[in-house]
Amino acid sequence: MKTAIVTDSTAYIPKELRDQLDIYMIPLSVIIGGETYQEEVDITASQFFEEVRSSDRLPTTSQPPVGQFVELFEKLSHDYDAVISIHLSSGISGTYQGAVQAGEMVSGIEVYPYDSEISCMVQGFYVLEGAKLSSEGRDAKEIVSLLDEMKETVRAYFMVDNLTHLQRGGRLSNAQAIIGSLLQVKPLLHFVDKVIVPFEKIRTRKKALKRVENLLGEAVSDGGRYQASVIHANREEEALEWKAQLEEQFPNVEFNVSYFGPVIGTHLGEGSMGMGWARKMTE
Ligand code: MYR
Repeated sequence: MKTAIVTDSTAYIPKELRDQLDIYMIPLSVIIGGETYQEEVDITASQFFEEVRSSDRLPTTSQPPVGQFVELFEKLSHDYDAVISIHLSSGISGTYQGAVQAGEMVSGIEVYPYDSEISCMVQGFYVLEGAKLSSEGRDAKEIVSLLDEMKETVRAYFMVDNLTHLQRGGRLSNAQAIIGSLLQVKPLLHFVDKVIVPFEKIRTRKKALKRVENLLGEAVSDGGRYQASVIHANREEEALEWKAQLEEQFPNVEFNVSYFGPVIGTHLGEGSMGMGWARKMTE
């Protein structure tokens, strides 16, 4: 059985890596000053943050049209028996639902939509593991069940400079109830049941990063093989420094640096920083 791996742009997997591992990507869009850009196609993360700074209108985002999934799945049906389509959490975007609908519309290929219940490079971990498992010739059902196994070990924590972006875009659960109490602090955020909720109130960025390090330490203390990503919104230098420090501290973890691109950056704002991790399922 030949299985294709599809994801969306919010996994922010670099194009060379996608090409190398035969990963197909469907972009979400960002709208700035009335102009629509497909992220990772028409606009890069640094161009986006620069545009936003010089625009007097705040950006918005949109999910891919269902037709784009249908077109891709139909094309893949010529070369593959199945497709696993891995997307950002269904609690924050309709993208996953788009893949579900498209799957019901195409024939000649088995479609397995997969809700990563997260986003960014943490979603990317599912995609990269899925692609490696597929290249080993594992069948689609087996890959999905291994991804579900990995899900048990996936965690991500992130902080924003300013909560109003998340509140404005409606992506902070119970925003009204918590916003007043959190606006003066830098809350650490995470996903619970597919939506974003505060994890802990922490006063400074330094303390928040330390707390994330401790959480990683607890998670990887079983000595297993883990992968982790330091994720930043236009703060590459800070992310690289943190990664270098983490690598010394956690030799059993394979780290990379990734970014919050235009779509996720719209909802988090420039300067956001986070880390996510998962157990490694392949070499
Ligand atoms: C859409 O318009 O469908 C896209 C909506 C994207 C919402 C993004 C909300 C922030 C997600 C943060 C992910 C952090 C992962 C470590």
